[in-house]
Amino acid sequence: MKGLLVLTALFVAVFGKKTFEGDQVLRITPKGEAQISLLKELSEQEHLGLDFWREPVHESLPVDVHVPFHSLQGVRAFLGYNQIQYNVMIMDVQDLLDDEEREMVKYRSFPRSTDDFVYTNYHDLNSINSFMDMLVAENSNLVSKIVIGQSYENRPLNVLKFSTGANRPGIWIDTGIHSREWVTQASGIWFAKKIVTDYGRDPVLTDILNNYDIFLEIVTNPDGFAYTHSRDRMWRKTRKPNSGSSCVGVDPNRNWDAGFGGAGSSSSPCTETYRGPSAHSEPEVKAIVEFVKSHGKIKAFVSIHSYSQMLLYPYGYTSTPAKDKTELHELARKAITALQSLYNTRYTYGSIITTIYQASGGTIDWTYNQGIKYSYTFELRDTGRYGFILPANQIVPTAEETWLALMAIMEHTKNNPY
Ligand code: 0X9
Ligand code: ZN
Repeated sequence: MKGLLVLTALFVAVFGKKTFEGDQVLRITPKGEAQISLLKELSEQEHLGLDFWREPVHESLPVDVHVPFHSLQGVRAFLGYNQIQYNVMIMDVQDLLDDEEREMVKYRSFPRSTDDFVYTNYHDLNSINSFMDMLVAENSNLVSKIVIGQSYENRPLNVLKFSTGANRPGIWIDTGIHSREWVTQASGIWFAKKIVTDYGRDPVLTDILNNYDIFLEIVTNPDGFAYTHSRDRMWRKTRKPNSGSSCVGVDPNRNWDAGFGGAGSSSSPCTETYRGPSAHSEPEVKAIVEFVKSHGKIKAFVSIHSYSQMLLYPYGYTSTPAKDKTELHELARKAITALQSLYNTRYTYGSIITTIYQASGGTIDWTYNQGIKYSYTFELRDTGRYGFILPANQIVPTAEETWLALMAIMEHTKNNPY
């Protein structure tokens, strides 16, 4: 395994971007515990290089797995032999990535204002940074940029602060903590523009902003994000090297001090759910921890991921229900009803552990345990047809519908002070 990883690293270093020619994403529908166990065994075969976009958990949830070309025959044979049902979701991963890249290049532009910014396209880190600077310059009475820390590779951790007065309680929204979930950063950009457009026009948002500050971290994992553009579109984790391993990065959604180290996270640096050497070991996580603690009045915290179309609340590390479960459940229902009203996009909702799977060391479990009652996490579009490679023409519809759910959460927060 190590040899293969070193080779891959060498290949990327010499030839530039990692390619995925002939790779497929399979959707597997296991029946019964025995098949789930078989899939778990499969996922432990490190030499296959499988990347589980959706992990095997229970029968009700499909399993999506990105299979490198060199492992396809073996994996198909294994599934066939064990009579495990599957179908091909993505025929050729590289074909989709080529389409994505072509679109990005075709609509690449250098806008002079946020009105000219192309919200229907994906953007790189420079372009997002210049978007933020333009937005601040155009709306300096409403928006400022604060830097809450530095990433491992010394990039600033930028947060947009929307504020109309001093000493207000805060609402936090982050996107892109998993760098490959591109529709989330793209939606974050759209939210930022939406806030400045609607303030003073939409009475509900205006009322929210007259009482609360909104903090929006669009590129929560900038090193990972830069890496998805330059080297490996499928990169999820941070980019900090791990001592004693040739594998890089920590899963920033397993690194929080909430059930840290428990089931639903990995101690192996080469996995996608590696929790890191200790809680808050990642500067990108630590910066948010320090910010939340020093602010002291964050009342809602929303962390945005993709994909699966879910709205989730704590807990992920334990099956003990959150003490505000009833209220959180009811508000989630309201929020997804609002979301669905626009394009009829269907979401499921519930606690993380009951709705998706056990995941320990997650963001919103930590924020909830800090006393932030309205702690939610989204899994945006889609349900797996394109997964992390969602076509750019779905960015704006995704952002628009998600905004309705965010408004529901923010309005409820405003109407129910605590
Ligand atoms: O495994 C995760 O971290 C989340 N899924 S993702 O594909 N975005 O990586 C699921 C964990 C619970 N969900 C959230 N915290 N959003
Ligand atoms: Zn994620």
